[in-house]
Order: sequence, then structure tokens, then C-alpha cells
Amino acid sequence: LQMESRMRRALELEEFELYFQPIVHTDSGNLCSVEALLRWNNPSMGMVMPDRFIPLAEETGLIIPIGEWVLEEACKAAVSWKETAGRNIGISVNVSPRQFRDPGFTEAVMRALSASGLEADQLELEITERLILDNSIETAEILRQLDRSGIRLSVDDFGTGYSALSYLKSYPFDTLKIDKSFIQDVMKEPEDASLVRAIINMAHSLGLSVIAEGVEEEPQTHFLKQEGCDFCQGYFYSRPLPAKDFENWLKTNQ
Ligand code: G
Ligand code: G
Ligand code: MN
Ligand code: NA
Repeated sequence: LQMESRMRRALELEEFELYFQPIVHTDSGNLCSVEALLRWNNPSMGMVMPDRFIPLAEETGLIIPIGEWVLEEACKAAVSWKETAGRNIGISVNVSPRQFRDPGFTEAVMRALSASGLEADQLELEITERLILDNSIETAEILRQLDRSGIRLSVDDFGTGYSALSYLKSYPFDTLKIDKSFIQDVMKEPEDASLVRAIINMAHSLGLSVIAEGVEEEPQTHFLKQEGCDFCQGYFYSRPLPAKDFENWLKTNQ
């Protein structure tokens, strides 16, 4: 209860902060886009990680105003990097189920784009497999609407959702993000290597690009390169960074 009342005030007290993690081209290691990851700096609880507060934010509905704040800040940040980088840098934003199903969601996305001036194709929304598996007409309609407006869509945590793969053919996704649990042991467990290889091939034959998440060691990058994985994200390249640190990373790593 205490956490809930603290969370209710967190937006106005400006306790939320976005961290940014680079997503790079597997072949060159060059920056492609950036995932925005939410943090909550609370004076009495310290830095709270999303796994600890997103579930409560979902339950209470606070995820809706918080999610709008994330969208706005993320889009603004991406626009602000253009000058430093000398080109467009896409931004990926995580969307949770309650936020996605809120009737005002697509409007909130459009507002964030127009307020920041970010082009629609520079924004990617990460949707977890679990959300997609509800198979509802509403989900399909929202995805199509977002797709029509030029926003990119990715399946987050791919492989963890007991997925019925059929949704990949009927929904307008652009990218699969292979869950880090498959990447973690890819050099030790032949089964994980086989799964990753199969996911990459399947995604490509469906016209989707692939991001490997949780890349921590160099040998994994060689494996992923060899298997034709398009993009990588993980501690090997960079941890999620606060805005200032990310801007410094950008100056030296583009
Ligand atoms: O760094 P990490 O601990 O940031 O993130 C943990 C989990 O929290 C991830 O599964 C991620 O999808 C989720 N998450 C991070 N930021 C956000 C956000 O802004 N909105 C939502 N809905 N989930 C987020
Ligand atoms: O949205 P998603 O569930 O994919 O969130 C990504 C999560 O993975 C975040 O919590 C982020 O901090 C974390 N993460 C990013 N790179 C690495 C990595 O190389 N190793 C591990 N263990 N976690 C990572
Ligand atoms: Mn994600
Ligand atoms: Na993930």
C-alpha cells in the first residue's frame, strides 16, 4: 500500500527516469537503435527496477499515465540524439498489456510522436508474446492501426510465451527479439544454439528481422554473426545507461 501511494506521486515528483540501451548491427557493431528502460528513483526505496513496480503499476492502472510519460520522454530523447549522431536513431519502447488495451493507447502514441516531431518509423513498440496470445479482435485491430501509421512493432521476449506461431503470419510485426534466456547458454548448450538458429531462419523466412537480447560475451557475437542474426543487444556492447552516459557513449561509439 505504501508503495502504491508513493507510485501515485512519483510522476509529479519526477522520480521516474529512462535508461537507454544500444541495439547494434551484428556485422559492424554500429548503433542501430536504442531500447528505453524505465527506472524509479524513490528517496526512501532507492532505485527501483521495473520488475518490482511494473506489476503494481499494471494492477492499479498507474501504468497508463506512466506509460504515456515513457512514450513522450523516449520520443523526445530520440529526436535529441539526431544532432549528435548526424542521423536518425530509432527508439524502442516497452508496452505492457493493460497500457496496450487502454482505449486511449494509440492516441497517446500519436501524441508522443507529434509533440516530439519524431518520425513514426523511428519508433518501435515492444509487445510481449503473452499479450499477443490473447488472440482478440481488438489486439489485432490496434496492431494494424499502429502498423498503418508507420510505427514499427516487435515481439519482445520471443520464445517464452508458449506461443502459437500462427500469430506471426497474421499480425504486422517487423522484428523478433529472441529472449535472453536462449542467448545466455548458446555457446554451452547445443539445444539453445539449435533453437536460436531455428528462430533466426523462421523469422527471416517470414520477412522479420531479429534482435538477440542478453549478449554478454564475444563468442556469442561470432555465433550470431554466423547465423545471420541482424541485431544484438546486451552488456557486451553496453548496459542500459542514464541519458548523460548514453550521450557520451554515442559520441564515441557511433
Ligand atoms: O532493465 P530491465 O530491468 O530494465 O527491465 C526489466 C523489465 O521491465 C523488462 O522486461 C522490460 O520489458 C520491463 N520494462 C522496462 N521499462 C519498461 C517500460 O517503460 N514500460 C513497461 N511496460 N515495461 C518496462
Ligand atoms: O524488455 P525486456 O524484457 O527485453 O528487457 C530487457 C531486460 O534485459 C532489461 O531488464 C535489461 O536490463 C536486461 N538486459 C539487457 N542486456 C542484458 C544482458 O546482456 N544480460 C542480462 N542478464 N540482462 C540484460
Ligand atoms: Mn524489451
Ligand atoms: Na525481452
